[in-house]
Amino acid sequence: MSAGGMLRPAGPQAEALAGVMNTTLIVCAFAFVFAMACLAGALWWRGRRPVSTALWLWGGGLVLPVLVFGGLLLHGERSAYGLDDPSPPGALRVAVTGHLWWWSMRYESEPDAPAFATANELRVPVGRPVTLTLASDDVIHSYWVPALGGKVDMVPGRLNRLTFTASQPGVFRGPCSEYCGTQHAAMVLQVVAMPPEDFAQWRRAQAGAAPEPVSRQALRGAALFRENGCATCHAVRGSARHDVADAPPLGPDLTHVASRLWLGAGALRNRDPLGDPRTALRQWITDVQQVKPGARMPSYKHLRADEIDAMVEFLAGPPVAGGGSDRPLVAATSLAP
Ligand code: HEC
Ligand SMILES: [Cu+2]
Repeated sequence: MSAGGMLRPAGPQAEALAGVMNTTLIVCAFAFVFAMACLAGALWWRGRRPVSTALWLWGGGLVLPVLVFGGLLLHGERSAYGLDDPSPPGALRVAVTGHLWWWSMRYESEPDAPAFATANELRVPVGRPVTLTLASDDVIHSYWVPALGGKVDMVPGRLNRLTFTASQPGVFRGPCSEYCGTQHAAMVLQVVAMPPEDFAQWRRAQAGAAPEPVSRQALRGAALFRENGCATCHAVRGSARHDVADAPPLGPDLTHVASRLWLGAGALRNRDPLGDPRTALRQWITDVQQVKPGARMPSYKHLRADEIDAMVEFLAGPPVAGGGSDRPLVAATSLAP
């Protein structure tokens, strides 16, 4: 599957920016060669047909740079103009907030689809514009998914905006682009662009409640989840009787955590080779400080393996052949790079 970068744009905004970069490179290369040719010529003809100092100064010092940089400026402005249309009609609207060191997301409600919260994975339909409002919960972070467009800082106390469209399906990485501390490098947003029908299915599933704990193990897991204080930092819609509309969450919404491609904002692949998310969840909960040192969640090494397993069962639902328990997995695994 495609996983583009700045040089392999996957949407019109990123294409426009790549165009500006390529033009700048080409024009500057020509200007450099031209200036070197002038210099060589001047040295060659020195003494024979001297070029006046005024021509060097005015031509090389003023006219040439003004033409080259003025042209580039105009071209850049024209290409970037309108890129950041604040709200194109029919755009999907998502509020993204940066935290030390993860991303929370809230999909805004639409006439036929309710709002819901998720984390670290921004799924979007191919071909439809997406408008993000970007905020920060603590320090300055920066949103940049090079394959899909420009970079926008996430500044505490401010709401910034960015609009982009993905023109092809794929998984695109967006590492935090403003140094923000220990785990800055493991603060990676994954953007998953999906065919519109798959996206609609994913959205329906994500907006719904977590898998209902029915097995004895899952029920025990739900109780342990509360007893161990997980619910003070994490919401699980439905089963844990926790409401997403709570004050700013201290940790990612875990309602459909098993459907995510990664845990900990790119720190740990959320699938073992058989496609099962349980292994990674177990590892994360047992000793997050080993997986992502400094993460703002305590390790739970003091718990017994069966207690961890019960919570994993609660979070991931019953095991299903072929790996995975949360429905949206289908699209996720077929898209995984
Ligand atoms: C003090 C708050 C806090 C407590 C208590 C806590 N967590 Fe966390 N948890 C976090 C934070 C913060 C993150 C994000 C860490 C990061 O990625 O840097 C996280 C991440 C996670 C993730 C990965 C989610 C994702 O999408 O990446 C899982 C799973 C998880 N926690 C489960 C649990 C469980 C189970 C418990 C209880 C046994 C628990 N947490 C207790 C704060 C907490
Ligand atoms: Cu950051």
